[in-house]
Amino acid sequence: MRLSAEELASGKLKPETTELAVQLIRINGYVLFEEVLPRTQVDQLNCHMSDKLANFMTKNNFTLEEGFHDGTNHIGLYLPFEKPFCEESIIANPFVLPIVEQILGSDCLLTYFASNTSMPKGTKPQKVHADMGARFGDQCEANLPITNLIVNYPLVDVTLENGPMEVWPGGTHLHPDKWYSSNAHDKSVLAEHMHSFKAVMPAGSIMIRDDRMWHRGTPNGSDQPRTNIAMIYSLAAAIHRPGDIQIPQETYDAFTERTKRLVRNERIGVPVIES
Ligand SMILES: O=C(O)CCC(=O)C(=O)O
Repeated sequence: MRLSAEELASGKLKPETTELAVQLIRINGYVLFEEVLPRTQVDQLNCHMSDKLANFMTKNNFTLEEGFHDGTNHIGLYLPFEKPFCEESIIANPFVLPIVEQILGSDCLLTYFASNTSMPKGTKPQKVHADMGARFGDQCEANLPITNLIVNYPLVDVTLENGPMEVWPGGTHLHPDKWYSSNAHDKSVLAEHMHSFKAVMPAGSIMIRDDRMWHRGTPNGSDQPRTNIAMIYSLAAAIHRPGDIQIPQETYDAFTERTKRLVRNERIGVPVIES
């Protein structure tokens, strides 16, 4: 969906937009707001992301031609908690927080700060998967409440050519917990017979999704990385351990009280991770 010009200018969702987005996530598994972040910001983020990816490739001796990660050429990379990545417009985005808070509660936490990139020349899609493992293995027959929302910001235009994420909305996130256990039916086999779509969207869009919705990364047939920021917001009651996002003290001190609350379970006063 598209936010109205009025919402974009004011930085505030209309109550009816918030309500629609919340219901779409609850019922369909995700919501997508097209083209929200300014292009200059997205280009700057993508430029920094490209440096991180180049370092990662060199450090691991990976080449696109030989391929890596089972031929998917997908890279999941933690992001250093520094600018431009940790701007409040990213981690506490005014179009994201009202929706996240309505679903996970106003005491929710930011618990994951990373990126997913489909690099060129991949030859295989990922296996169809949900991002959350089963909390109760094969023991639980019930559809448990949501505990995590993933927020994705693509940093380039996502097209059918450059490795869009493929998603299976409409109910996969509502399966009982045992569907996420290692003994569950093979999602990849079932998924071939189910409706999916490739999530094409302009750079700077925002996708908010239930982490149980089935999805997979697909191969990138272009010559540029398809980059995507990936963050997780969690239900506070479901988090039982201190987090591992490293946040320098001066970064934390500069945040608003709202953002400080979001990151309160993380490693405050610790230098950013090396990347
Ligand atoms: O293509 C994507 O961004 C999805 C990647 C993904 O699901 C994963 O790496 O687990």
